[in-house]
Amino acid sequence: ARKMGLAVAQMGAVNLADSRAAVVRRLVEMMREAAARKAEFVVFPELALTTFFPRYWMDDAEAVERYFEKSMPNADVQPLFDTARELGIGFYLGYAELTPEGRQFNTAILVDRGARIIGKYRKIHLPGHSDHKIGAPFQHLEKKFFEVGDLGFGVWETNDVKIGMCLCNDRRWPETYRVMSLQSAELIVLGYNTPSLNIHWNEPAHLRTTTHEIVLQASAYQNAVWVGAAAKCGHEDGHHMIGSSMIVAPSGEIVARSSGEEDEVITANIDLAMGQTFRDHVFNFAKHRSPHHYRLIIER
Ligand code: CDT
Repeated sequence: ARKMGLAVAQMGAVNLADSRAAVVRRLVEMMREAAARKAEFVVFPELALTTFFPRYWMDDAEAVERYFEKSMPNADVQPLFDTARELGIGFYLGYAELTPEGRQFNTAILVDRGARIIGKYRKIHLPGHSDHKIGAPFQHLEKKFFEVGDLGFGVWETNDVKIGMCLCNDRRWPETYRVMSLQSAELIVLGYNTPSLNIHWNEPAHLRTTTHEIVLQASAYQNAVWVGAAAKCGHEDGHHMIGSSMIVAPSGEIVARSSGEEDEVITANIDLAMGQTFRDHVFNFAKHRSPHHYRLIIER
């Protein structure tokens, strides 16, 4: 066994009126709870510092001014980094990134137990649209506010654990996990904001949670990885998003799951050796994969 204490810190709503400082206080409190429960790493949601602002039509200048981070860490977020260093706990955090060149990405960072940023991921599968959908109950403007990520799907080793990152809609795509699993990822972490109402077609509301569970469980199993997934959920100024944050084993089994739609820390003492067992047998990639027959995947 190779044990690691893993925490997923689900967040309840972040409303428009909530300040960054107040949000960071919530993150710090959950980080302390995670550490008290012997976690060595904590997963926070996508766009954790603000409300899920792509639901609102506005011009880019206004979005950048209100919702994007111009540097990381910055004064508002510094308490989270300070607490991580004090507790010796690593973390994953999603936020809206404005680069010095003025580019906009939906980003996640990997921070080690010394509070150093050692990895960055910029969201590749951007859902939604870029036009103003008049008459829709809300917008999903990720294609307007963000560029497609330019960093690929990386894997970083920290404290002897190989960790990969993705964000929300990426979790629905098999290639996301495969590219990281092929780089020997042992744990894939992600944050999400998933509206329970689908504005694009008349999807039964329960399917939002069902499809979320299916992709996490199947992808963990098929890629012999642990998965930690953190929701931002509940009603943000009346707009509901699903919860069901979870930790999934390489067997595909859910070993921890949130029970509500508020701030909630879930933890598991995960055995990284479990992934290796699957890689030695049914998913021995070197022995059993047939990439020659998969060429269509990269050709179209
Ligand atoms: N944040 C995010 O990627 N949410 C999407 C909603 C898709 S509906 C436009 C998701 O896949 O959960």
